[in-house]
Amino acid sequence: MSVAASPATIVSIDECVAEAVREGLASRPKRLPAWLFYDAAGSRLFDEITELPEYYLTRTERGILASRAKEIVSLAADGARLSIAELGAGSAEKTRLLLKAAVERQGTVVYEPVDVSASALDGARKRIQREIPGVTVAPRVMDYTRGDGHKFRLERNGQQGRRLVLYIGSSIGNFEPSAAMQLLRRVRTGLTTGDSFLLGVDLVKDKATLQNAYDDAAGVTAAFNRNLLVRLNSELDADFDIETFLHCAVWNSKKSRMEMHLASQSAQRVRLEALNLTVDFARGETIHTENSYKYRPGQAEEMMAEAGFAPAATWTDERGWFAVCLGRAR
Ligand code: AVJ
Repeated sequence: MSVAASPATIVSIDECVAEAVREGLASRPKRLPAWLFYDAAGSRLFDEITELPEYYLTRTERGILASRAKEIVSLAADGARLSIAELGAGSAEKTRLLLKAAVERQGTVVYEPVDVSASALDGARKRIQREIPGVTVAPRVMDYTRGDGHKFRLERNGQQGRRLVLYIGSSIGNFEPSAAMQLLRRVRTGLTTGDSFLLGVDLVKDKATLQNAYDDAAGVTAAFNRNLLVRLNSELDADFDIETFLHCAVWNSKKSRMEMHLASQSAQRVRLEALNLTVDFARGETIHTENSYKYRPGQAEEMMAEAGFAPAATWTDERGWFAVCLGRAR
């Protein structure tokens, strides 16, 4: 589209961001989608979260992958050559364990990380190619989370051998049950019978452990949550008074999910210039920014089976806090 305008009035804004924000802030209760967290600053903050003492998810899953990488790769390869794709790869920290196991097994491996964050993918590509010779990285900047069916498609690649798709880190937990099923089915569609899918899910545990994981003492998760507003201020020329929005992390036992919200501590009006939008907040009014579903043992296997993957193996940690499930496309 070409619009006659003076250069000073041309502002480049991401239409997807604009649309999501417009829709989310018009909803009651107000909400913003969790994929908005991951701009460059948000991706850095998330990496910081993964190292917090309270955030057990990453280190627990890494422990499982560290002890099981060889077994996972060998089960997935099933005697053939294996390539590995990953959804929501981010910095791909835990993936190296599997890539190393694949290189040990077959000498070289093709790795296709898919993520919304180009900056995170670029960092991951450089580090992996430097540190694990034998890995060919083919990154894809793509958003598989927007759930409109055609934006995300795992290409059927023409390569020989078997494919292993990773969806680890409990990223699936961001989706409502029906959207999660839709995503698993879409992954299945991009695969051939005999290919594999590895899903990492966080399991239900005591409320205090869960809440501390999403409300850490150092305030990194609070900064991650508020970074959404920082992002809107810069990308949409908004004037959110960041400090007046309180980070809230609550366990919703009925829906089996952790929720994050931002609560306006006063009645206030916010202007989003790029959207030509004014939004009012009542004192105490919240923006719902994230759901992180927690699963019961066996639930991930049921979901995978329903999506067309035969459960092949499940691994967990000694405390039973996290599960990694391998399924084979039927
Ligand atoms: C990346 C979606 C798995 O839900 O635990 C971390 C994001 N949010 N702390 C999660 C997150 C707050 C994370 N996932």
